[in-house]
Amino acid sequence: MATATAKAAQRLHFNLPPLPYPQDALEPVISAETLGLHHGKHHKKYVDTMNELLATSDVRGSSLEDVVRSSHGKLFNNAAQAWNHDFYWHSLAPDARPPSAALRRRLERDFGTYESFLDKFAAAANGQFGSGWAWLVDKDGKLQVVATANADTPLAHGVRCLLTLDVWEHAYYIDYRNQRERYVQAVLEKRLNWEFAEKNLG
Ligand code: MN3
Repeated sequence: MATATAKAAQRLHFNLPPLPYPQDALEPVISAETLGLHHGKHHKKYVDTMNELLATSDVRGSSLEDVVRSSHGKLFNNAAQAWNHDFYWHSLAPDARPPSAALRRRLERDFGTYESFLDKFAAAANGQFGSGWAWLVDKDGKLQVVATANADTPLAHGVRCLLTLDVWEHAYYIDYRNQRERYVQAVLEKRLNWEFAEKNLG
């Protein structure tokens, strides 16, 4: 996760975190072209705009999470998008493996079956009207699927995030055009980072 570097007068400033894998590592599910634009242009723009706003903001803290939790309006939108994208890159893996036996039991306890989890997650991702995110979260000790609109994030509501999927059009339009369902299905089948989810579950 991104960490703050102290600047004069305690102003916060963040760097664009690098992708946790090479730009072509998620092919053919997500192309190098998509990843290059999505990380190098979209994610970078959120970080740059957040830094510009932080230069004249009273928001203090030591982490990006602090900024997300204590900001509003345009600063919140850009900080949340900066955090969501870093979390999204880590939610994906080039060599995705199935969930561990322990995590699978949790999924089965809270969703009935693993397939039922997949159906719920796909429904949340495909059903999000316009831009947003689908999430697997741990809320009140129960695994749940939720969707958020635009920049909104469960982090801002005190909910523990395990995995996310970006369903803004820029996440899939080059590779899948308007067919969000195909992007969602391909990621669910081939690129979910269950080790990351398990680490977040603690
Ligand atoms: Mn995005």
